[in-house]
Amino acid sequence: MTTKRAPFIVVEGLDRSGKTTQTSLLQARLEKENVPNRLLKFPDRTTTIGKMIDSYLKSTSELDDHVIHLLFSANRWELASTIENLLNEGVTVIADRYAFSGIAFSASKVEASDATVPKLPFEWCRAPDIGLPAPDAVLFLDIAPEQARLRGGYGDERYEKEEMQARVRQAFKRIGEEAEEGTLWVVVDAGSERDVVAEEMWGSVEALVQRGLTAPVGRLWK
Ligand code: NYM
Repeated sequence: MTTKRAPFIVVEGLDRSGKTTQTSLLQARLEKENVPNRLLKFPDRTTTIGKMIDSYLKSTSELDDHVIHLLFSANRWELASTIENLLNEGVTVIADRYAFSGIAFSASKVEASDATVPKLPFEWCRAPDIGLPAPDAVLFLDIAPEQARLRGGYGDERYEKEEMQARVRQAFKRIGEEAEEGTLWVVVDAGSERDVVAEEMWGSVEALVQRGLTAPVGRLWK
């Protein structure tokens, strides 16, 4: 008999794309289907590294752009073996953001003097996440930044500005186009009704969740 493992599902999106609501709805659906599951959220603000990230995002501390990027990545590595173990034990893992946010946000930072000049090269941003457990499916909740803003406005954290979000959206598009074979990258129209989005997300991963996988957990960009 071949041993199966559970899938790793990542939900990505711009700020205000409804990602947190939708990851909770996806988890509720797994519960309803009696699928063992675990919902993770990145950044995980509870760890020592996560607390540094939290204070940076709230602008109560300043950090060099390289440093904060590496902390976001380290915050994922803290949970890498937990993710792999859960999947091998048959627990479906959902992550609210992952390495794709890491690249999309950091690579979208630009010089104050010239908004066409990135502060950190795309390839540099990708490097620290090489080798992390690879998701089997990425659900990207796509929404135009103007539409996202109409949903009650952005918050006060760093990056929650419309020009930044527009660059982040382009970066996510590029990452999706360059997604590896074996990773299902689904663009979901997050501007649709809440329940429509939830159904589309479930429809995209149902077969993976119900059937499980025989291939071992992959490694990102390796
Ligand atoms: N963010 C998130 C990054 O810049 N890099 C990362 O690696 C991750 C995981 O943090 N604006 C950004 C995206 C968000 C912010 O995320 C906090 P959330 O989902 O709002 O807690």
